[in-house]
Amino acid sequence: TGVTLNNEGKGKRVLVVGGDGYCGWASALHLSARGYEVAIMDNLARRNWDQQLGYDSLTPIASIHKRVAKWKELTGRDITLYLGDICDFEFLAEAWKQFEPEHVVHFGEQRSAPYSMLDRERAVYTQVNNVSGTINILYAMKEFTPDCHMVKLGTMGEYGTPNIDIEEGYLDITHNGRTDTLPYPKQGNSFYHLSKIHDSTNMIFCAKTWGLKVTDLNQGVVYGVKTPETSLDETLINRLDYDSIFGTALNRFVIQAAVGHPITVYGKGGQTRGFLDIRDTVRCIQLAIDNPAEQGKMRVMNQFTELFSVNELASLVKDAGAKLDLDVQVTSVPNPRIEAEEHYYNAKNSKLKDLGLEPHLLGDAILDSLLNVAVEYKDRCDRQLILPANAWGSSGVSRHFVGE
Ligand code: NAD
Ligand code: USQ
Repeated sequence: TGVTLNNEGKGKRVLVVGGDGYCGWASALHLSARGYEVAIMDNLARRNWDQQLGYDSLTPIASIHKRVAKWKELTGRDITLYLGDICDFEFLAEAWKQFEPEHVVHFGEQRSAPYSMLDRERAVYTQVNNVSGTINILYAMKEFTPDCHMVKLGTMGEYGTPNIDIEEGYLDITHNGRTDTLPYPKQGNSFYHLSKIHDSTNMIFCAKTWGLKVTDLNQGVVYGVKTPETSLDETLINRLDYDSIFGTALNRFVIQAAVGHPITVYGKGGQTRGFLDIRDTVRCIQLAIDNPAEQGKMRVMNQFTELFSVNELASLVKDAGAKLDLDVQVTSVPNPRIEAEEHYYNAKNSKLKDLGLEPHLLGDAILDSLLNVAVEYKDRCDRQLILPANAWGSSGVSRHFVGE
């Protein structure tokens, strides 16, 4: 089948919240292939937001029901579905008591910074959805499965771009002659990134107050689309976003190259971020599950493998495109965001490597493979959706309608 099925994770029940999404779907299959007992919980909100805005994945994604049925047909492995909203505690509690997760991997949030900055309504929605969903999960853990380990997806964007090195979650500070280890200062740059900071604060509190086991994975920007499991059949294909709201930097650049749209560097392009291959995302999730956090103190790990500026990514994609005879242009677009375009950036990422992560680094092989997927589906791309649809400064109280 091209996928090795084994039983490394046999007997471990893992609830993947947000398992119909980009990182969640790939992670659910990765774990199922390795014998973990997997359930997916998702309210399909993401597919709805796309429909409302007139967006779609570049790759043709099948319904969650078809995905799970195909996986069962090809591998014999079951994935249980709980379709509902984690903000609805009655739904969450009932599913929780039925499945009794030993680990919950929480991907189920509104994850786009531009979406959260479209208008007041989406800003409030993003924070209510993300913050209350996470609190509900923390309550479900406390009430029903106090030994359950939470693996929560945070973001490197919680730290912002400080002029000092970024540590993994905590910082040793000496102030007026006294020393303490304190949560690293957080400076989010959108209502979305701020929602993750609020989550982290709530999780620190609940870990301490109720003795819960909690891991916060501050993930960088993810790129790529294929994992061995999602490549097994077109019905299992993962989503790949290119629009200006849900598409992320490197994935967008590759698709732009494939469709002949100039690469959209925002402003000066010195914005530097942590990045990782989706094949490493799924591996990091497994490592966090297999090495759970201790009770009572939230563990934080920075989940990225390499740092790149936006300009560096654009030039890597330009070079990779040239090898496939694509004439790739790079253009500077007025930055829709309010962010530093040139800054110091040095973030630590040793904890996941210490647990055994062997990174897939960004090189010709992955760029080629991603470019080939983008070329294969390029006719599905609506070029109108590439340029920024909104700007931080113009987010207002009136609703942002499509086509404005
Ligand atoms: P995604 O939008 O593809 O998937 C999120 C899933 O969660 C969707 O299927 C959505 O329907 C579901 N969901 C949202 N709210 C829900 C709710 N209230 N109840 C049930 N389900 C709900 O996002 P993604 O790119 O897979 O990101 C997953 C997580 O990883 C997010 O928390 C995101 O912040 C984090 N992350 C993503 C990236 C990235 O580059 N994609 C980088 C760093 C961190
Ligand atoms: N950028 C461009 N051109 C583009 C798109 C983005 O220059 O066409 C720039 C942005 O201005 C920004 C950087 O690239 O400086 C990253 O933007 P992005 O859209 O790739 O990533 P971001 O908005 O930060 O959000 C994404 C995910 C989010 C996750 C985050 C990880 O959507 O869920 O939390 O990456 S991190 O960036 O580490 O916070």
